[in-house]
Amino acid sequence: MDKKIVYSGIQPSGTLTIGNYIGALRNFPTLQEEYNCIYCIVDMHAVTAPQEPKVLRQHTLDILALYLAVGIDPEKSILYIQSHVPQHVELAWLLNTITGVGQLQRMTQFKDKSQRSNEILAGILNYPVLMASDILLYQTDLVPVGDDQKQHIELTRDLAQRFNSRYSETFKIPDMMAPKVGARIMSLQDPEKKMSKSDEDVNAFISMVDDDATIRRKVKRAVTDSEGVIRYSDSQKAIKNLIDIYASFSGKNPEEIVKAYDGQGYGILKEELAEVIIQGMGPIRDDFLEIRKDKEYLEKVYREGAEKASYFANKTLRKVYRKMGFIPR
Ligand code: ATP
Ligand code: LTN
Repeated sequence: MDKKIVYSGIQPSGTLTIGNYIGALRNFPTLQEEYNCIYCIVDMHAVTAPQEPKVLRQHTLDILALYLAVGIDPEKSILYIQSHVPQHVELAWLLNTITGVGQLQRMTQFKDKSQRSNEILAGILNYPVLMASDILLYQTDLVPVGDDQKQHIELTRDLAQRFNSRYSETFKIPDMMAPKVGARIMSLQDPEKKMSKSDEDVNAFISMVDDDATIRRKVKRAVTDSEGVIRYSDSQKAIKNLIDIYASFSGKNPEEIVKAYDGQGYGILKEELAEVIIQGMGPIRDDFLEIRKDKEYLEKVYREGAEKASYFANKTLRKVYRKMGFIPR
C-alpha cells in the first residue's frame, strides 16, 4: 500500500517560537520516516496581516532554513513556498463557491483577528478556505498542527465532503494530528493567550533562534502567581504552561516534574527550565545560522520543492475543473 500523505504549513509572519516548535515543527522530521511528507511555507497566508516586503522575504527564507535545521530532508520530503504553486489560489477560489460566509465568520481565529483591527479585510475571512486548498490539493491523510487549528481542519473536512457529495468523490478527507503534550503553549506574559510569534511583547514568546542569555531572561520574566506552589493544575495556568514546556523539552511527564520540584520555589524551576530549553534549541539554532548563509542551497531546495509539489497540485486541480464542468485547455 502507498504511504499516507502528511501535509503542514507555517506562516512566515515572524520568527518561529518554541510554541510553533513544540506544537508542530518538532514532529515533522520524525514523520518523514513513515509517511510522504509535504511541508510548506504559507506566504500567501502571511500577507493576510500587514508585512514589510523586505521582512517577509527574510522570514520566508528563515523558515525554510529552520525546516532544514530541525532535520527535514528535501530528498525525503517536499519543501516549498506556497506562492510558487499558484494552484493553491485557484482551488481556493473554487472552494469559495461552496463556502458559507457565516461558517467563516464563526472561526475563532477570524473573530480574534478581526476584533484587533478596525477594518475587517476579506483575506482574513477567507484565510481558512486557502488553508483547505493547501491540504486538499495533495490528497492529504494527516495534518500535524497545534490545537489552535482544529476548527480550520474541521472546515477543510466539511468542504471536502461537500464537494465530494456535489460533484462525486474527488478529495480525500484529512485527519488532524496534534501532539499529546504541548499542543497549545501559552504566552509567557498572559497564560490565557496562546504563545504567538506576532505578539508585540517580545517577552511573551521565546523564539527558536533566541540566544542563551535571552532565553534565560525571558523565562525569568515569565509571569507566575502568588501561590508559590508548583502544581499542574488549570487553577495555576502560568505554572502549568512552564511545566508543559519543561515536559516537551525534557521528555519527562508533568507529574514527574511536579514531584521533582516538590516544596521548591518558582525561581529554581525557572532556572532549570531555561537550561532545558537551551539544550533543546541550541543545536538547532546553531545549524540554522549556518544553513541560512547558503542562499544557493536554499534556492535549490525551494525550486525543486515547487516543481515536485506542482505535479501533485496539478493532478488534483485538473480533476476539480473537469468535475465542475470547465472546458479543458
Ligand atoms: P501568528 O502568531 O503569526 O498568527 P502562528 O504562530 O499562530 O502565527 P503558524 O505560524 O501558521 O501560526 O503556526 C504554525 C504551526 O504552529 C501550526 O501548526 C500551529 O498550530 C502551531 N502553533 C502556533 N502557535 C502554537 C502554540 N502556542 N502552541 C502550540 N502550537 C502552536
Ligand atoms: N493556518 C495555519 C497555517 C497553515 C496550515 C496550512 C497548516 C496554512 N495552511 C495547511 C497546516 C496545513 C496556522 O495559522 N497555523
